[in-house]
Amino acid sequence: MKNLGETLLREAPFSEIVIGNTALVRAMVEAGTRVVTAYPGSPTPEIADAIKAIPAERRPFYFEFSTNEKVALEVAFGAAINGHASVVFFKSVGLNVAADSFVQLPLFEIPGGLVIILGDDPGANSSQNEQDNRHYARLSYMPLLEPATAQEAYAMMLEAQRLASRRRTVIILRMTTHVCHAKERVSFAGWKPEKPDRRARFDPDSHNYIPLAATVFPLKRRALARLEEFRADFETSPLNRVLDNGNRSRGVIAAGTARLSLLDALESCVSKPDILELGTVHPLPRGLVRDFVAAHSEVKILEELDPILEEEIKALAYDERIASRIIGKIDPEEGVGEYLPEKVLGILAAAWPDSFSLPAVGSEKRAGAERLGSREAPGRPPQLCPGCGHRSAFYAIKRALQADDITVADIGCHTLGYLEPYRMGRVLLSMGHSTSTAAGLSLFNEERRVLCFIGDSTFFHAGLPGIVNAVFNSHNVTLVVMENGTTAMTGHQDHPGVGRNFNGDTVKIGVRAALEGLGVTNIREVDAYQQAKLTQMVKEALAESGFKVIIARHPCMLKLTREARRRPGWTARFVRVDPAACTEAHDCVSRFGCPSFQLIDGREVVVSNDLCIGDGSCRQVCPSGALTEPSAAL
Ligand SMILES: Cc1ncc(C[n+]2csc(CCOP(=O)(O)OP(=O)(O)O)c2C)c(N)n1
Repeated sequence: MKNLGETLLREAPFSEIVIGNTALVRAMVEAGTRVVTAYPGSPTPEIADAIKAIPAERRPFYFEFSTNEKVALEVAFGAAINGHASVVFFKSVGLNVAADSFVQLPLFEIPGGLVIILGDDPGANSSQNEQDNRHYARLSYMPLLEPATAQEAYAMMLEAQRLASRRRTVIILRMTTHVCHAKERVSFAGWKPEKPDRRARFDPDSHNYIPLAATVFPLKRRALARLEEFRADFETSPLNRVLDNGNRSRGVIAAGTARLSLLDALESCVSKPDILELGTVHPLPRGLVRDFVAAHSEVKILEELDPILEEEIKALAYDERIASRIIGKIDPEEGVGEYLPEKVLGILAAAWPDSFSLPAVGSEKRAGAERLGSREAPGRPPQLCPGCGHRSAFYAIKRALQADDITVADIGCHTLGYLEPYRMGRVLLSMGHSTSTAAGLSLFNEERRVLCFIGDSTFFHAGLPGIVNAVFNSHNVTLVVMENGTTAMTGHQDHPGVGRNFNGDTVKIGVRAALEGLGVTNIREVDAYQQAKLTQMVKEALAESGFKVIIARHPCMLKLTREARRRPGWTARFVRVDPAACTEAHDCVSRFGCPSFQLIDGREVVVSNDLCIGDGSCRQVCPSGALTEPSAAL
């Protein structure tokens, strides 16, 4: 696609090959969405990439990356109760951060309509768990739609915004990693730019926005009644489909990506079951499901992760006295990991071995794949990039630590400090947890010193309350802020410490200034490449009592190098190993662990020019000075 931004603004209907995340943005354009907010996290950042591609002056909605998911949700909520169609998006675990405000939303009249796009991550491809956020929909009485393809993501986003505005409420659009990233040709409708309505329609006299004590009950009753209205809508919604294969004994009820894998599995099936594809997952269209279950003697429920549909459908069958056999998850493994086609085939074969059979190991299918040259990629452990300031910091900090010191990780690129050769940051809960977990570890602990890490984006996201707590309660902890000037792990989004936001330049909230404002008095700052200085600082800080912070700063070198490469006149630089000076101590490989170094036959160290960025941060680690000045490209 030549110009994504122009494509997304086309006024005539068109079709284009796009990923699910991009399709969502076109739906926002067509739906008249006015405010979109987010906090970055896989699998959703490409939604913001597509928004960025639209020229700012022609973008029909406002967009911001907020400081965290709760804030993003509240900004979108504020806009929506003022009458503007709004959207907020973030990753699965982001909902835990947003939850306190999130669960309140269905209580209120939201005239603009609010859509929450959740990027769930079955398979934990880039998350610390694979939580099933459909639970949250039930917990908070919120409708939830779940697409399986990019085309459906587009259609359901349009429908979600339309329904949310019509019913003046909130709807969840649950995306999963594959739906976000899978590409297909999507047909889009036309669109006419409209002048945005700038009236402020917030009306707290007609609707109660203060849920307190007894006033909660009418609000809750309204939320429950609205859910039933959605249930009635969903009974006849085209987002649900029955695929009639003429099989009255066996049926499958499936949702999300499981539906696609099911279609794959059916290719080798002897007698195809009928299928009910559910796009409206909550509230369950009970009539539609009841009729489908009653019409088949056996029904298999096919859903990734938790048995949410299964339990609801079994209860429904009990209430309705339906005698059909409902087959849910047979093995606990059916609740773990993504429903890729092979897994779904295994699940169906366990339920109906006479209809579905697994290909034998070394089967024709596999042999065919090998003939075509497709091989499984070898596993590659994650690692810090060449030149990463975090590596330099970990190397330096490790030199200041004793073997039994306790180190606490946080979430970001620096989490990788737990790997060899650094082995630092040995416990991880969630974004921003590190200072408080470290504080707990410091209690009743006179023997082992406690040091924790946090990235700069996380510092602003959820780190601040833990830091305030450490000051307030005088915890004996040393915190290292790994400041690289960006949210590196999720694709280099700006954060409040950068001086730039999604829409341009803005005030820079310095980490040091923020710490001082929070009452931290013991602060040190150093460039993470100054290894000896950092080692010394950590030794000093650990010898002092109370709460201490070291800001170890170095720009993200992946970002910096990418930007530098685009500039005219840029030349590559590489570190060299001087074989005459090398004494084979191999600290560059075994202690520093930069992937640019390769050890040949256990002796000779060579530098890979494909990886080395010539930053030279490794030079300090060589005891014999065998790593030479970065030189210009050959
Ligand atoms: C609640 C939550 N939101 C978002 C994410 C996705 N995420 C993982 S790390 C990270 C921030 C990384 O930035 P930073 O703290 O600056 O560390 P860096 O990667 O730059 O070293 C984000 C947003 C997450 N894991 N959890």
